[in-house]
Amino acid sequence: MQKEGDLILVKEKSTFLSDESKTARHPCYSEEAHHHFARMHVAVAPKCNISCNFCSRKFDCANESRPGVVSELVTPDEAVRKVLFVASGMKQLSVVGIAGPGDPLANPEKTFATFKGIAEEAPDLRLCLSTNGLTLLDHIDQIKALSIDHITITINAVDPEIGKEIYSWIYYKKKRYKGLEAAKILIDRQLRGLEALVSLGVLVKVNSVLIPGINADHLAEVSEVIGAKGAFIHNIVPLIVTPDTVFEKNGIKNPTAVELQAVQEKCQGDSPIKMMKHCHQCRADAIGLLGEDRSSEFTKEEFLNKKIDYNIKERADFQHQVEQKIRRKKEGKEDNAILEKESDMSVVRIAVTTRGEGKVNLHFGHAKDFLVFDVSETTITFIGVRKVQSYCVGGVMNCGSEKLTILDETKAILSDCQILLSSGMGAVPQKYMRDQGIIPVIRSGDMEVLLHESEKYYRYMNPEPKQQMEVPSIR
Ligand code: CLF
Ligand code: SF4
Repeated sequence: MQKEGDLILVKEKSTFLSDESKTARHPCYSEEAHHHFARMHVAVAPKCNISCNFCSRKFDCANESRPGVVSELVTPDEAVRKVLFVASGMKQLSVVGIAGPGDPLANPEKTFATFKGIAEEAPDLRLCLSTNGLTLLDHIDQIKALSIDHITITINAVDPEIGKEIYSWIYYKKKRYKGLEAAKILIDRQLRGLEALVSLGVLVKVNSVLIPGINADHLAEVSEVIGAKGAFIHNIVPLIVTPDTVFEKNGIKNPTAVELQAVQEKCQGDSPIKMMKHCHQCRADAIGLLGEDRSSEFTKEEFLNKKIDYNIKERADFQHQVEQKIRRKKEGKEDNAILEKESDMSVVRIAVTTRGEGKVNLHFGHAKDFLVFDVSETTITFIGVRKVQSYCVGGVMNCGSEKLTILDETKAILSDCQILLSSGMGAVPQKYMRDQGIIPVIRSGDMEVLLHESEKYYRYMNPEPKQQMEVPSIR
């Protein structure tokens, strides 16, 4: 679709970009970008070469949103066509990732054929890869040749004694290893792979799954080690216990939001590395802004048969304008920095439902996660993402009192919040939340403006802000 000149131009440009420019349009590497730029995953990689004790790739439903879950696998050719189709209509799409449902590098032919096709047909899209790292070192040349400059390695431990509690086995060079030996090989390959990528100039993100009772006290060490080796950002994601896994059978529980926050703070304290807090733990076929998943809109029938109008210039103009808007907003914030330091820093904690774009624009019943912020008179601090089961699986009209269990879970994960800000909410959940001491504020529009207005409203109604509460559950 694109001319050869486009490819050369885009690739040459990316070679000279600073780290900041490389991440400015990557929704996972930049917290700011995640409100405005979208990613899509193409599910071309079903196999895996290790067995994590928390992994299950069996279940899929419209409401299930976590890594390893997909509705439909695609071939490399289909994946390229799907990317072009989605990118034609979704101008804010800036990154295409391969994140499973297995390990992309356990399916190297499919993975690299897909990336090659995308690099040729849509050279403005950044390529992103998420791997367990076992065979990274075997693919460095292909990664370099395709300019894949964002790679995630999931490293849950740097101590094999802890690693052996997390991995059942690995399959490496045609041999299966178990226990301590497996963990030793995997960790060694992950860390050497990380070093090799850093030396190539790849921006490496490390994901670590927080597993209570197993690696919670160890993740600060992981952060320190990966930081020293040049990782760009560390993303600690809460374990989601799924049925038929070793951890489920062993009675391991999901961490609470407070545990997650405490571990993130400890890691940040001990390490110079940036912490990612806005991960939505996406499906392996997710499409859209991080807070939304539009994967069900792009069926095979549509992207294989409908006309594709991929206009690289229009996309570049659109993304440039978005970037300018973000820059202006950031400069405005910096101008207010002195004022903010002098202001009252006591905060109101607010949960928001959003589809992204910096707006409150999602009905409570459709939210699969909430963004949580601490808001003072002049500051807004992002705390993290809390995942839930959405209250309404179908239309808004399906809301009703039979969803009490979901409301109980939602209340539990938001128990430290004083306000729930949403563009819409049925009478039943509104009353329920109010009875639990969480005030629903139903408004649509600019998130920043509405966060400040909600904070003012809360203070007006409650001159003495309530103290933050403890131990909400993640799910
Ligand atoms: Fe996908 Fe991962 Fe690339 Fe992002 S997701 S391969 S780095 S483009 Fe992002 Fe999703 Fe969290 Fe992953 S929010 S699960 S961190
Ligand atoms: Fe599952 Fe990923 Fe672990 Fe493979 S590396 S077992 S796909 S979580």
